[in-house]
Amino acid sequence: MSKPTEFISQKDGVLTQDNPMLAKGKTLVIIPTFNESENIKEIIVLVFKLNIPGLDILVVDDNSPDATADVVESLMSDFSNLFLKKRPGKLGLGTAYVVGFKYAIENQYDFIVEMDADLSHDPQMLPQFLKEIQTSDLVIGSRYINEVSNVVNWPLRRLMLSKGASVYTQIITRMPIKDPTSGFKCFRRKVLEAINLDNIHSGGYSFQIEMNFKAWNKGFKLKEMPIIFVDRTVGKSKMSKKIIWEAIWMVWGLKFKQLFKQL
Ligand SMILES: Nc1nc2c(ncn2[C@@H]2O[C@H](COP(=O)(O)OP(=O)(O)O)[C@@H](O)[C@H]2O)c(=O)[nH]1
Ligand SMILES: [Mg+2]
Repeated sequence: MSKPTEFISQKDGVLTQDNPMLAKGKTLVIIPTFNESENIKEIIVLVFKLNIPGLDILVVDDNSPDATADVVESLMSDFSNLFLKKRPGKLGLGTAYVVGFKYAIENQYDFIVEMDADLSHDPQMLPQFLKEIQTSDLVIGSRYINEVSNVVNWPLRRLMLSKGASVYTQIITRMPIKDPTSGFKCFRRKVLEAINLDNIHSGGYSFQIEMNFKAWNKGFKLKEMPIIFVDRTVGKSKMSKKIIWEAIWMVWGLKFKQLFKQL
């Protein structure tokens, strides 16, 4: 696993804001959750342990029956830079992120990170995202940059589905992104401000494709950076057939809207 430690200048264990390797500004890490009570504490603690200056976490929870929100609330007295948005029910990953993006715009965060709650995304990579965002508008953590897929413990059919979705998306959209469905990424605020967030239609994973495509179509600079994705060991994936079909159609929808300048 790549170690980003060379990018961290530590002073008494605290990352300094004047570190030239880290982008300066406020960062919001958005973590959408549905039934992640067994994972959420660990991911929050790991992120805050990095001591990245100006970094807040916003958890967007969809009234998880396993009381994920209660776990987050119990941590809020320990971490003043931890925030929670509660929604009334399972409304989908895409709209959870839209809620987080609007919060980031309202509160003038400079860099906005998307990250899963289930520890599939290594928080140790955050400094590297904040380094790369200095020279790009959207940094995408990619599992498929190298010849070998950087995915650990996924069943073959899940890997084939993800890689198949990537090739399918590249062929139809012509967007030069090798891992368009990755959910570990970092936006500059101006990208989110330029996209009409009320016009984001994906509920599930095609949301990632939709955001990348809209950013790319507007001429923003996208950059892929290698990450290692490790399958969750606790809790359940929310992937479903409905989500797959949504992605299959969404890609065509984006292409046609682009052709007719409706994006
Ligand atoms: N708020 C919210 N979060 C969701 C929803 N669906 C998935 N998530 C979260 O999105 C992240 C990725 O979901 P996951 O099921 O791990 O997807 P996978 O890694 O592709 O199998 C996790 O943190 C989930 O808890 C949803 O409908 N609402
Ligand atoms: Mg997952």
